[in-house]
Amino acid sequence: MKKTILTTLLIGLASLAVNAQSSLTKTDTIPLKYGAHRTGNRTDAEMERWRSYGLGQFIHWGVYAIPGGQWQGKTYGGAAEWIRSWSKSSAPENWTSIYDNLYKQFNPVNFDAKAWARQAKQMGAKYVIFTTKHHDGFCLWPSKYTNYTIKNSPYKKDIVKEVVDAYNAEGIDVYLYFSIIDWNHKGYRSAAPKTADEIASYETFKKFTRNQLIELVKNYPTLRGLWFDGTWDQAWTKEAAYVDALDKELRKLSPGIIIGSRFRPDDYGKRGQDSNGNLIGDYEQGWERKLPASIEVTKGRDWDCVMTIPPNQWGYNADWKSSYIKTDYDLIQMLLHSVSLNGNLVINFGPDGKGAIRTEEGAIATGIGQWMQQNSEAIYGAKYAGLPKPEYGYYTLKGDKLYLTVFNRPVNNQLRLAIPQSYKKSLQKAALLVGNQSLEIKKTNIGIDRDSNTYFDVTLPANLTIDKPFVVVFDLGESNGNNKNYGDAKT
Ligand code: FHN
Repeated sequence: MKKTILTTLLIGLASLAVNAQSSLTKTDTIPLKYGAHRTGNRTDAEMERWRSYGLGQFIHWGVYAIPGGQWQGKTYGGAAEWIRSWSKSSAPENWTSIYDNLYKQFNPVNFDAKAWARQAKQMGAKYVIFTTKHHDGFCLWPSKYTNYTIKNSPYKKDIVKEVVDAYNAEGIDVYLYFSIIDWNHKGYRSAAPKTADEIASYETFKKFTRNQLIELVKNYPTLRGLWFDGTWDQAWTKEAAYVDALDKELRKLSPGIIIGSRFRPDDYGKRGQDSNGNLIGDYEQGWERKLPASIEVTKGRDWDCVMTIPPNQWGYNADWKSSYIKTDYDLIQMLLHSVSLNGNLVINFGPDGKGAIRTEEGAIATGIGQWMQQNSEAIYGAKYAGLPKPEYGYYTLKGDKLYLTVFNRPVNNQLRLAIPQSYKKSLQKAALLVGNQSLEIKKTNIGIDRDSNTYFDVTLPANLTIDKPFVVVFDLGESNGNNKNYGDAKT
């Protein structure tokens, strides 16, 4: 008991210390065997490649796509991929058993992995995260360790292989999503096992999980990473030693593999970041359907944001009428928001039970793709620019080019950019990215006393007719120390 109180106190003190310091100067105060070690701030080529993606595609697909959020005229209120957990009071009779037999009808005759991959490429996605198995436990690859797989559906063929091959052929990197929650496995449980029987049963699940992961890594050697989900159960978070060993094993089997912060718990069952506040895993996976407001909020970590097109539907939901559906414009803005803060944006698609990507998603992919075709220079390999967010849109930086993607065009066609005098670079030339038309740029002194900015006015062509966000590119040069305003005076 005393030990628990002391531990809690130590964790509390440590997190206070962490909050009070910047993440870069943090000192670890809690000794951990299974903390942030091995990962975070990787500098190898694989991680650099991950950092340069900018845009990714998520695909949630499984037998839940057959009901698509409804069954026998009843509508499930939650996320469509969770439909198996429909509560007894509102679900159709014998729902769980109906669901568990749906795989016998899974025959996606319209599935064309090559067409999906072409569409993803056209959208500009550099990586895809594909659900090999969601919480229901149904495997889209012919796993040797369970019968609940695609092999026993009418479709029979290895869907994971089709996806991996098709996306790789388009030059798109593949990451495999794997849910630790598995409602189909007898040994799976959410609460930590206590009795000898429970422990023995959970051991079978741990063994099964390890086998499946090794199987995936070996079956699909071009995979770039594993994207874990459903790791919040207490049964799992108490397994730090086992998960740590598994993490090590997977990394050994697949050198360079990228595994985010949703896999390993620390010694005290903390996920995402350990009890010292350090990121566990190669990048932050906590940004689900939300974006960090500022670079400070990201704590300087690598991160990606996984984003649904409706508010919270990952698997196919037939009803897209009763909620707001994000537009390609919304998503392009989120993309800029992400890249400007060193993150990747991953947009989710939920193909239907026959394997078709819905036309609305197709139209969004086309819209984003058209924009990317002209403007992706401001996205791929681009980073946080080290400047405050401009009111007109978002800055991204690549080498000595600064990109301003404009969403809010000023009515007088003058972009007035406030560059902190402390910024080490100066804005030299300006041009529109599309067409490379030079723009007039001049230093402006609007005479705000004690203002720590230098202002640059950039004139947009009055005849620029455009109804999409557009990019202005600046050549950056060394600052000659002359960023101070002429009119600054001592008072
Ligand atoms: O429960 C899942 C959900 O269905 C979906 O797969 C998302 C994707 O990030 N992950 C879980 C919720 O965090």
